[in-house]
Amino acid sequence: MSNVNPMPKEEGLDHTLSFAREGYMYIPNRRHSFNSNIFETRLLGKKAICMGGKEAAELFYDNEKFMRQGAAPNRVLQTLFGAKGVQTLDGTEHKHRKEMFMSLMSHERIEQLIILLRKEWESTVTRWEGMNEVVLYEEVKEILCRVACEWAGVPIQEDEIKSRSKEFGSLFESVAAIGPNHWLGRTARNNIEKWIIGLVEEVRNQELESTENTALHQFSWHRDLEGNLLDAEVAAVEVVNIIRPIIAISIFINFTALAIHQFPEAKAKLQSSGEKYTEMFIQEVRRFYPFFPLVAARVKKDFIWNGYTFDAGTLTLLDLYGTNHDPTIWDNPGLFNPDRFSEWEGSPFSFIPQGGGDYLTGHRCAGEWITVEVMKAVVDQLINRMEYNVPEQDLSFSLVSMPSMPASKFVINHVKST
Ligand code: HEM
Ligand code: MYR
Repeated sequence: MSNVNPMPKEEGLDHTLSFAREGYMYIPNRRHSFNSNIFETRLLGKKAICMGGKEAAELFYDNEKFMRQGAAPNRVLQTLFGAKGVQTLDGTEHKHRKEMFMSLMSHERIEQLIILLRKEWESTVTRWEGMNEVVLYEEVKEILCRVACEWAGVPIQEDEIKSRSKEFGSLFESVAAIGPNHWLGRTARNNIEKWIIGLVEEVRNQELESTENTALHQFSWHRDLEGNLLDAEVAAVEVVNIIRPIIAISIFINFTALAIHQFPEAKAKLQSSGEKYTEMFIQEVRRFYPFFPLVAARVKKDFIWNGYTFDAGTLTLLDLYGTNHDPTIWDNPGLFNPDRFSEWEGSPFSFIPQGGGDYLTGHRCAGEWITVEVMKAVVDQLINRMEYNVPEQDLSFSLVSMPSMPASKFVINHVKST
């Protein structure tokens, strides 16, 4: 057929090692060198299509062309995602499960989360005042663990916070790790799931009183399309799909603190401008810093796009980081410039730190609104409600290890609430 072209291809048996070496830049480097937003390679022993940019994102989120079944590698299911969660579903089953998540995302419920966060943050700052130094990343994980569990209706004692926040953290810290750190993540998932399965069972046996509008209550009583309750294991995986990512906002919070420190001009504007600038600043933090590198799907049925053949079943990766740094979408993508968001067109496919497309019919992140509101509240705390010093430390962050964060995990001292 004359309208079919071979896709640019990275030759060789397997390129998993190059992926491990280049990390966030693996796909962007090849999009650049092939001068193509799409190329074929081999990863984890399988043929894979990699693509990025706005057009590619639009294609990736077309439910007729791509599915999630069988897309996530086992190491991701065993740590970050869990088995049989919303991330792995397609079609009406996915939509029904996603509605369960999105029903928690009302304006009122998000506001309640922010009230809890402000209360926790303020009492923690008082404790920080008495400390020689504060490792922001570790401390914020603990704050968010308390807040996320309370918001989700999951009872947790103060003396469990340290170990549970480490376990939840390990789910996203271990996903790309090799060796013992990866196995810590798997153990953490087993422990956490066992704990939450117990709570789901207690709710169902009325041994634990649960508040109606919490994730624990809603997911324990959710009925699937056949009218059945979810397996307790699956309900637990989904409760973890609420608590874990709220705790993961600590990574964006670390980068927020880094941006305030590194860009004094932006800091001055945060101090003098209103909420609109804070929002632009947060959007730029989510665009600029590396976090979730890519998402994976599989070709649902054979099709041809822009002259390239997609065979059913082929693993396909969408470059989130590279799309947020795509020079055809963003002027000077390597520049931290919140003002770029003052006139932003708002496309669901060009700015995709938490996935693209639609929340209900697609896999776009269920917690994007929560993430933005949490980051707004934290900027207010950091800028207007506390003073702190940033001592000499290694604030460099890697574009290779995933998830990325400043090497020092952002240390502050001389903390004072104002
Ligand atoms: C999905 C990123 C916070 C809940 C996703 C996806 C990404 C993402 C990239 C996948 C999109 C796709 O598959 O196409 C992030 C980042 C966060 C964050 C960087 C910052 C910490 C949250 C929060 C929640 C949440 C706070 C819940 C309270 C979910 C759920 C899904 C998801 C349930 C699965 C959606 C689906 O498969 O339909 N997130 N997320 N995330 N996120 Fe987030
Ligand atoms: C969450 O907990 O869901 C939000 C943040 C987790 C980020 C972890 C990023 C590390 C690399 C993930 C590779 C995923 C491949 C499908």
